[in-house]
This record gives sequence, structure tokens and C-alpha cells, in this order.
Amino acid sequence: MKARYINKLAGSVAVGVCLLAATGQQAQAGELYQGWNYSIDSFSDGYGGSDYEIKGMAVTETDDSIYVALTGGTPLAGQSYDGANDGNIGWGDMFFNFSGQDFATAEANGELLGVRFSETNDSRVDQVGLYSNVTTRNVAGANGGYTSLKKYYDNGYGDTNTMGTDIATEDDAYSYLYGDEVAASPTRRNTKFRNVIKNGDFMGEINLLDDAALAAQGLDFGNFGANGPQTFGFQLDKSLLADTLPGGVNSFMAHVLLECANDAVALAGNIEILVEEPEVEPEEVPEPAGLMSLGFAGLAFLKSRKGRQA
Ligand SMILES: [Ca+2]
Ligand SMILES: [Ca+2]
Ligand SMILES: [Ca+2]
Repeated sequence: MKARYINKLAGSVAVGVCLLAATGQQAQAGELYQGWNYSIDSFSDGYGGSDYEIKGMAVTETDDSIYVALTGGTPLAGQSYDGANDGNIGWGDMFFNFSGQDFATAEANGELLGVRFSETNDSRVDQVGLYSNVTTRNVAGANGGYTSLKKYYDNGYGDTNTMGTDIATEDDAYSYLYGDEVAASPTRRNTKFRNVIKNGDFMGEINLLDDAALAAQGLDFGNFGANGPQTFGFQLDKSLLADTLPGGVNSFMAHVLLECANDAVALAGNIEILVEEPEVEPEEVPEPAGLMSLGFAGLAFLKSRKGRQA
């Protein structure tokens, strides 16, 4: 993976704020606003018009929870479309990559996490929730879309912020999704979309949230002029990740494509896993030496009395 991509991972959330201010690279990394980390996508790279236009993704965390939000033209339950095999085009699944590797390598190594958040999409896992050890498949063709990223770009959809603020260029998108070697010579064959979970191990449930519930958590895509019209998201308990991630700050890249792959967005962020400190026994106050020796003397006295009685 390219060094600049790793830099973006490192400089994305609260921990990176000072670093960003110091290096003046704010335009390249996640946008922070009132506790949320935003990645704002191009407003004009949704093939098929406003119904398929993703505008942004955002993440925040509390001690116990992770909140994820999406905004764009596609409703959570998708749009009716005759050209799709199931008559509906909706959202693909979301992938979380904590490995520091590109997406394809992370999948090959069994290190991808995935979230199915849409009950109506073409995911191959059967329930909404968080999954580990995720493999992926391409459902773009079955949903009336281009089947490769190269074809999408060949047709003129490679705008700035192609996958949001955190994967801004075509080269970065190729590099993250398929690795540097493919990025050096992308073709329609080696850049097939991978946009839903094929297999995975269920880790736990997520809680779906509407725009009002997210606004109550402080979400404000409007600050970036990036409001929907469809805004929704989910909450998941950090405890689900406690066996997967080490304690401390964990950097990730997350991304999601529409089922038709007409648009995609990614976000680089950090999640802090808090480790419970073991309870410290209150320190015993040592007895003054005089009392201690008195105690031993007393014990010795009692023993000697006992001995005499026997
Ligand atoms: Ca877009
Ligand atoms: Ca579909
Ligand atoms: Ca995009």
C-alpha cells in the first residue's frame, strides 16, 4: 500500500487533528466537525442521477458504541428498478478494514469485517449485523451497473473525491481496493467490483438509526452542504470488537458501494477500544513496628500458656 494512503489512515480522527493543523493537509483527510469524522463524496459521480448519488459518510464513537451514518439519494430499502434481477437497487454491504493492508489483501488474509445494514439488499449473509472473516462478491451486474471500477471511470465518473475525502483520486481508489500492482495497470478484468458479503462469521447485531436519531447524536451533514435526501445509519456495540481488536486506538478504512456500484464512499477513521483496568486492592496500612512486635510477643505468650496447660 502506498505511503500516502497510510498517512491518511493515521491522520484521520481526533488524534490526528493537531498533526493535520501542523502539516496543512486538511483537504486530504477526514473532515472533523463536532465530534463526527466525515468523508464527503463527490456530488456528481453517481451514474444514474440523484437517486444513486452518495454524498457522504460519517463516524463517531462513545466509550461503548460506534455510530456510522450515510447520506445520499438511495433509501435504505433501495429503489425499484426493472433492470435489476430482484427489481430493486439498494446499498451494498459496508466493509471495515483494520489490517492496514489494501482491501483485496485483507480479504485474502481473512481480516475483513463487514456490516450488512440493509435487510432488502443482495447480501449473501442472511441477517443484518456485523461479520468477521468476510469474503466478498460482485452484484453490480445483477443490479444494472458497470461491473468494474475501470469501466465506471472509463465512462467519465472519476470525479475528485471519487470515494470521498479519504480516497480522493482514481489512483487511490485502485490502490486501496485492489493493491498497488493493479493500480499501476488497471483493466476491466482486474478491477471487478466487490460490493456485498459472500460469507462471514456473525459477530452480533447492529441497531439501525434514522436521520433524527443520528441528529440527536450530533450528526450534521448540512455543515458540508451534503444532506441526503436519504440519511440513515447504525450503532454497534464496541464490545462486539473486544476479541478482535487490541485495546487502544485502532485505525481503519471503511467503505460501501451501491449494489449497482453507481457510486461509492470510503472513510478513514479510528476506534478506541477501552480496556478495563484491573481493580487495584487498597494498600494495607502497615502496623507500627511496636504494635507488630507486641502482637508477636502476645502470640508467643499465648502459645507458651497453651503448652503449659497441656
Ligand atoms: Ca457521489
Ligand atoms: Ca438488488
Ligand atoms: Ca463516490
